[in-house]
Amino acid sequence: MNIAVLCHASAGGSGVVATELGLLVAEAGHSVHFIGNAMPFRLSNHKLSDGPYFHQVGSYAYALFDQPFPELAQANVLAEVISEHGVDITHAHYAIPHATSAIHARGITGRTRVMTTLHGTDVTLVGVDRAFRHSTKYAIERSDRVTAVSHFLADQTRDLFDVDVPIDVIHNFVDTDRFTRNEDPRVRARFAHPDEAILVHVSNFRPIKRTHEVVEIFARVASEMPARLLMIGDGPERARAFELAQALGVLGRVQFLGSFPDVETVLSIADLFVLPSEKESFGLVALEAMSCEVPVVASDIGGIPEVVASGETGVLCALGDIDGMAHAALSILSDSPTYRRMAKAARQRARDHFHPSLILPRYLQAYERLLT
Ligand code: GMT
Repeated sequence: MNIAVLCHASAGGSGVVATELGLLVAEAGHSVHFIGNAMPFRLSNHKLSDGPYFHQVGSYAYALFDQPFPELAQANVLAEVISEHGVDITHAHYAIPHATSAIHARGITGRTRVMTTLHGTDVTLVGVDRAFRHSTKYAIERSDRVTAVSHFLADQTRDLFDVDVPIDVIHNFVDTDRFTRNEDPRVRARFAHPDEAILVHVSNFRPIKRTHEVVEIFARVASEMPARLLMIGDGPERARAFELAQALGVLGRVQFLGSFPDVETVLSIADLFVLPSEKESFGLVALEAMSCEVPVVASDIGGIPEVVASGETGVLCALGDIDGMAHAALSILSDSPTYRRMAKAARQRARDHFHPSLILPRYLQAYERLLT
């Protein structure tokens, strides 16, 4: 099959899933063409010999207009790639703007089938906004096949947009060979003393991630036991989290490490992952942590319960229940048998339910059904 992939290049979960999936599809012997204004985050380390192609969408500027037309430019490049490479399927990650561009390119070329994967932000946050809701609904209804990364997201999409097209749920996956425990004490020693527990949070520090609550939870934990907090990522709430750490007197034990592609370096030596988000259609980072044998304390919202089994691979608490999350963190970290049981169960769940060998065939079958 010849497949074009449209996704966001920045360090968000949807771009990660699109890239990892594209690489696996290429490895399975298919031609994969990524199209975007920048090379996706996790694709930059790969060579052409590994499979996928990358076609850049240029930016167009004309003095009369204060905004270029990026979606039209993307549809234009996609139409060219479809014609030149005989693309059978365009896999759009996000209803808007990517499925919209793909549907447009399908109209221009008179070929390619459009498969749209909904990730969450494109539906529950941006897509549902009055500014976009008609375009989002149109993109969902006119796609040839729609998938969602969780049952929660599929249900929300039906409710919010009153659509009755079939939506297949295909959960996200994790490379359990790459996201695995690193027992090397020298790596751990870079971040903490041997007696300190390491708590980790990874996100793009948007308000919905509630990064200030991560700091609050950590401050409560650190008042009871030696601990460190590693904050990975960057975004609009970083300054607030930093100032709160200062105000709560824990800044010396919190490190803001910024963004980097190999998050497994830190997840693989962590003791607990904290995710108090108010919206999360899946929570890919929580799954990556689980694969590294790291129990997760998170809010009981969205698709998180489909990933984290509360009481088995971590603990889920009501949204905003900072005391409950701090208490759960302390109970896990201060009780070795519970910690070991949850750590092992977390990895086992990642392998049993979210291994690429289980998820890739679902996507390949969906592609094949589109062609028959
Ligand atoms: O919320 C993010 O961190 C980014 C966002 C994205 O669109 O890249 O993530 C969404 O897609 C991920 C991959 O499917 C999911 O794991 C995240 O839960 C989802 N975010 C939201 O639903 C808010």
